[in-house]
Amino acid sequence: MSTPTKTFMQHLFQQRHAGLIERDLTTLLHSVATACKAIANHLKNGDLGDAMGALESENVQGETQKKLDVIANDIFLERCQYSGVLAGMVSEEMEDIHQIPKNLPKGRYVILFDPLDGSSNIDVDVSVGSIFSIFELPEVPEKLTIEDVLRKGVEQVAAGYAIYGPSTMLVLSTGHGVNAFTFDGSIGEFRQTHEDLKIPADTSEIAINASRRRHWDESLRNYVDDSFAGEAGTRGRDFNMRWIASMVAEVHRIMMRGGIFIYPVDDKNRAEGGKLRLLYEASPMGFLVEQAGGAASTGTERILEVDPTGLHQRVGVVLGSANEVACALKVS
Ligand code: AHM
Ligand code: MG
Repeated sequence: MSTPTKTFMQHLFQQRHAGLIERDLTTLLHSVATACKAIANHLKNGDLGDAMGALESENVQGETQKKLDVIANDIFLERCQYSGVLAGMVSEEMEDIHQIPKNLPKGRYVILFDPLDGSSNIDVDVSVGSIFSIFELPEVPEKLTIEDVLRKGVEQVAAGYAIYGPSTMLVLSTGHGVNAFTFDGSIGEFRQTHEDLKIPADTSEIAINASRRRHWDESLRNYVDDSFAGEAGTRGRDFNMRWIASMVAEVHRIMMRGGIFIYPVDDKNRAEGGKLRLLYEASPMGFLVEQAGGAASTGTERILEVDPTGLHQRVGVVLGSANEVACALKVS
């Protein structure tokens, strides 16, 4: 790997000068990067700060909110709504669309985000992340409507995530490959450390919550059982398993060395449509994975082709190394 020293903003300026992205998208991504730095700063204090623990409240998904879920959401709102380029925002933590306050300038972009994904991991100091998806509207709307934001993943103009791990990283695609940036605390900036990431087509590493095996469809059980049979199975080789319970961390591992991640629709979550949310989890991750040469499916169709029906809609997710995803889907 080469070690380019461009900052995140220099990378965006280059893309803009090459005519790959609009100036307003550069402005918005600068705000997103600032939000991620602020969230990382809150997380790094851990139990020494006063941001740990659960709140009394639940979010729209009926899940108990952590203090940091709410803090991260507020940071995203605060940093991004002043960018002057947004028509509105959608968050895992807010039931309805967040309209840009009347006294602030608006623009044509829409950002949908999960401010703190994998937040059940916060209390045990395991990696969490932020995920975002960006669309561009043809014109600035008077008021952003649900119809404006229910867009297929193929229409995204940018998607990315920040991972708050041993280091803080920002991984971004504007539809021209995937680049990754590591936070350099000495200058307070993300600097490019990975250029044009590519996910290897083959892998022997599976990420799935195997405790749900009894709820899976038979075909998924067959795929996983056969893979875990190692040399005795039809795959003829040993597989390894990982489960971090943090989608950002799982996708990041896949970005770095390949793998497959599965959160299926199963008997227990079928009524809700799955576990992971389409618009701000599956869709942006599907965009990144495809941009890196991998594949991303709901189990029955390409994630980026799903026609959304609700802001907080859930879907099945099978993504990662292209040949392994094809293999899992063939069996499923
Ligand atoms: P969250 O957005 O409320 O954090 O939920 C999403 C997370 C994903 O990061 C992870 O893949 C999954 O939920 C873990 O689910 P489980 O608790 O079944 O292991
Ligand atoms: Mg999430």
